[in-house]
Amino acid sequence: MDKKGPVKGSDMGELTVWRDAAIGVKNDTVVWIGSSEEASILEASQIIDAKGRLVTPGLVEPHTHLVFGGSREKEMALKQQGVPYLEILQQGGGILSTVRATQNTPYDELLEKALFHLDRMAMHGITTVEAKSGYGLNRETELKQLQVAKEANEQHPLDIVSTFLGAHAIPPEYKDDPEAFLDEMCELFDEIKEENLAEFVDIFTETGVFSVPQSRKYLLKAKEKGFGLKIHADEIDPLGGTELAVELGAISGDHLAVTSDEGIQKLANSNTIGVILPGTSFYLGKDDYGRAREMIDAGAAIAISTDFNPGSSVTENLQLIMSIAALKLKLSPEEIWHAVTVNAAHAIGRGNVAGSIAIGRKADIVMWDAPNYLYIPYHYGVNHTNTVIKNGQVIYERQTNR
Ligand code: IZC
Ligand code: ZN
Repeated sequence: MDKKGPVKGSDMGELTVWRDAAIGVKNDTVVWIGSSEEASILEASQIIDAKGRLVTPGLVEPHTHLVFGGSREKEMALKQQGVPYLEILQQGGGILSTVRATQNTPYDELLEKALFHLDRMAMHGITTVEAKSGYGLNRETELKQLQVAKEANEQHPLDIVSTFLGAHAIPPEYKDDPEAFLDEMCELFDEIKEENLAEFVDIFTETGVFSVPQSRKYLLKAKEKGFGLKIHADEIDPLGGTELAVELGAISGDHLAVTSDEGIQKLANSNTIGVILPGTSFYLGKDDYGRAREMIDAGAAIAISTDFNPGSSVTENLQLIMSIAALKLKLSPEEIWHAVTVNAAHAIGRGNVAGSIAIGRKADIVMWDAPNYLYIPYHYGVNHTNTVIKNGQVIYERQTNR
């Protein structure tokens, strides 16, 4: 996967596979790649024998709402009664209930919770994670979330890439004036930049949340301040968020479950990566899982992600999402592996450091209890990791007597 730039279109179907390979690591970096036979004459202070197991780059998770207070298990019954996600939000639940919980949760508790979820991601083979704010919707709590993500990045072995999603919902007090709320969020841009609290700015472009013109205006201001752009686009209604992502040169357009034909063409002809979140469609009981198949066939670069969040996709298990991508998006195993490694890394500005095993890169490597790469999407719903290595250090090993 040592290609320049994201892997697009039919190239996503071509995977480089080495048999009987060996990887040499010095400190935190890959310094040598060759055959096991060549490796057997080299000296090493420590040897980890994969014993014929599949070995891949650490997974890159390009879209999570990692830092939040509380949980929303009570909404499951509402969903079963058929109350739509956007209606729960309109009634002050959904995102807004997590906002209240996040505002009321002390910093240290939010940090502990985020570290717990990061541990679980690490155990599932993820070595780099994007994390969004967006459950504060006011200065104090948005900054609190971003600070938590920054400290979690320092304390936890996983790398976190931070995104400011202040424009995630309209707080009740701004119900009649969403633009005034967006102006308030814009006022945080300088402080976030100065304190290095986020690299990207994201917005939820959706019916009843922010319109395409509001999103354009907001994101243009973010771009002027030097932020990379992301958009929650075309998740539930096809408003044209995908087209907007391309128009603004966003690094990624995320969700894209109901993108138009025109949006697919524009995406294919752009450098914007489509981050598809099929776990969300599964969890919300939608029929539209995303048009990733058509996007790849048109020549686009696709990544996939859990969308880990307390409302619409409650899982840290990206392997499960790989199975959903195979079954519901009809992606091939080769396409899926690109989508959770090299392309996911490019979708969060880490294309040069994460997402592939190559000389000079950080040693982020997973050893799987699987005989080949087809096996992970095939055997679904469980954790297949055997050993997870981050920056050259073993951070997880499956405990077993077998
Ligand atoms: O908390 O429901 N879609 N934002 C946009 C989400 C899902 C997260 C949530
Ligand atoms: Zn999201």
